[in-house]
Amino acid sequence: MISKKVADRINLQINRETFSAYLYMAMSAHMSDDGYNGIAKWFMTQYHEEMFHSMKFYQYLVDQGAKPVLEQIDKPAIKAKTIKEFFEATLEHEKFVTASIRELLELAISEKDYATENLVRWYIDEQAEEEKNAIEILRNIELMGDSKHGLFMLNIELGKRAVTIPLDYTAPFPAV
Ligand code: OFO
Repeated sequence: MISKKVADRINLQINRETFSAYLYMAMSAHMSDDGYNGIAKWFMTQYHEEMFHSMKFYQYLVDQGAKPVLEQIDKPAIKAKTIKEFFEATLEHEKFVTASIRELLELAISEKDYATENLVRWYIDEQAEEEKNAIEILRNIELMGDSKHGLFMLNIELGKRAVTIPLDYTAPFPAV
């Protein structure tokens, strides 16, 4: 059984992960609208990853006998115009989520909630991966410069990204 304090903080994280999904779905819509179907697919895959992150916390609360509480999801505010700016915004957002996950880990440790601590450590690794992905894409964009061919290839490459998490979010969660 987890404390109300920890459950409340996990509920906040559910909101943030679901907002992340909504944000990346909005970015995917922008990319589709601009004709970059591959990049749109990358962002839509990210949407599924974020919903998985959200549901993993959700299921944890249910398993612990605590109630998931769903709050309002903010409207995504997208200021990015160029492809580079979209991935810079992605990296910035992931840094925010990393800080939020670290805060949750610190709470679990201070509350001596070792089960939650174990769960959140999975997210610590996941956040390192999320930031790495955005950094790698930004490096490639940097190398590409103003090359139209580079952009054409980036669109193809990012379109190869496939969903690796269970689309049935209610299924038992395998390690990913
Ligand atoms: Fe859930 O990792 Fe991105 O936000």
